Amino acid sequence: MTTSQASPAIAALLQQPTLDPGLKAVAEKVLRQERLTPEDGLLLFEKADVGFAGALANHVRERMHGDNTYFNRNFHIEPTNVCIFTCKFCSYSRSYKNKEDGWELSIDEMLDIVKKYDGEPVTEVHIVGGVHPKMNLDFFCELISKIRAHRPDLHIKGFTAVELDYMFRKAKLTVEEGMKKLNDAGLQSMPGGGAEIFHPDVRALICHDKVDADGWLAIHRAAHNLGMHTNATMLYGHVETFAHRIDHMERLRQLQDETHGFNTFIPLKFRNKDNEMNHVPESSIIEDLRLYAIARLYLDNFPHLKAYWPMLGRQTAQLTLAFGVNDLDGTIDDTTKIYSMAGAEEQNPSLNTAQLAMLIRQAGRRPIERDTLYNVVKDYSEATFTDAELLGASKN
Ligand code: V47
Ligand code: SF4
Repeated sequence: MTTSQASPAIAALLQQPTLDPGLKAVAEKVLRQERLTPEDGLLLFEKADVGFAGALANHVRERMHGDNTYFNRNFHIEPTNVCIFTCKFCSYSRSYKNKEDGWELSIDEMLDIVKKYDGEPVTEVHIVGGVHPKMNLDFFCELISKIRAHRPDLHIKGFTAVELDYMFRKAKLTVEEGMKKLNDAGLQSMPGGGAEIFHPDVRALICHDKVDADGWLAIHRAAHNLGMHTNATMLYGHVETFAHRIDHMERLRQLQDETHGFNTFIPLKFRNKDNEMNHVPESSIIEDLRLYAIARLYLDNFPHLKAYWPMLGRQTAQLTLAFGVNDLDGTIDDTTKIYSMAGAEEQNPSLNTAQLAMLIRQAGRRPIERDTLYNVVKDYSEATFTDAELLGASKN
């Protein structure tokens, strides 16, 4: 694409006499669909203002997806908040020795959660929790196969690489053997948690005792090699530098070149309530939007960029749709504790399909319900809703 094919907004940006020549060269690369180097990414973080980065990211988003904005109908199961690890940013976990307000669900209790959705058109169950020393690979294989037997149409997305690393080591299995066992039991996808910031200097400060970058990437590679799709996250806005962010995204981009198994990149904004990093200020909304935009530009081989609305709040989530984001996660009608405990905007996240579709339409985009693998379930751009649905009186 030539510069003359750029939208009027981008053409005007490029003609600004004060525009940094390096940024202009990066913008021209984006328009020509050329890959950005780590130096380009760093330059964007150092010099691009939110309007500049956003206009380019929106151009890429519309080139890839038009106005399509995806969400799914899912529900969460959190098997336990007991965790053997000691991540300093975590507001959620309780140690095994001191588990007064810890919880641990039995297989039957988790199946009861699944059964609550019988007859409802949910397409995915998302299972993530702490790393409990007694919940092992066999326990989770049994859980997965029982969910599969009860509801074969439900896509099972579960377990961060941190949980899996511990399960596989305890079972004395290789990553490949462990992944195969879970996949055979019915696990179909993996969420993107546990990645935090890959660089060892940052991991040493914020999460020194859990799986490192190579271990995280090896687990996702093994899943991809089995034909499973996974997501990737980045916990940002704490002690990391711009170079650490680029290093993180570069490692993800390289694995994606190799496997093409990642569906979605999900930046997670660090929240500082009730954790050992409560002295670290949270990032501004301007920095959040710049980060989404730069992620869209840098991760050119990731099909989707997701904003997790319960964490950001509904209005900021709407805004991200103009900064590269094309996915807002899902309808949620339970309390997702890992975020509410860390100070997420939405303390009791709950949006039904009508509300989520309207939120997307209000931002001028086209709401599309998808399944976990981004197959279209329903286009809601013309749908009409009752007042009861829009006011949240109806769950679906
Ligand atoms: O790895 C923990 C994050 C993650 C805090 O794949 C925090 O669809 C902010 O992986 N401030 C787990 N974030 C959640 C996760 C996830 C969430 C939504 C969708 C998907 C998906 C995956 O939660 C952890 C960590 O990065 N987290 N504490 C905190 N204080
Ligand atoms: Fe455990 Fe995950 Fe919390 Fe770390 S972020 S302490 S691994 S629950």
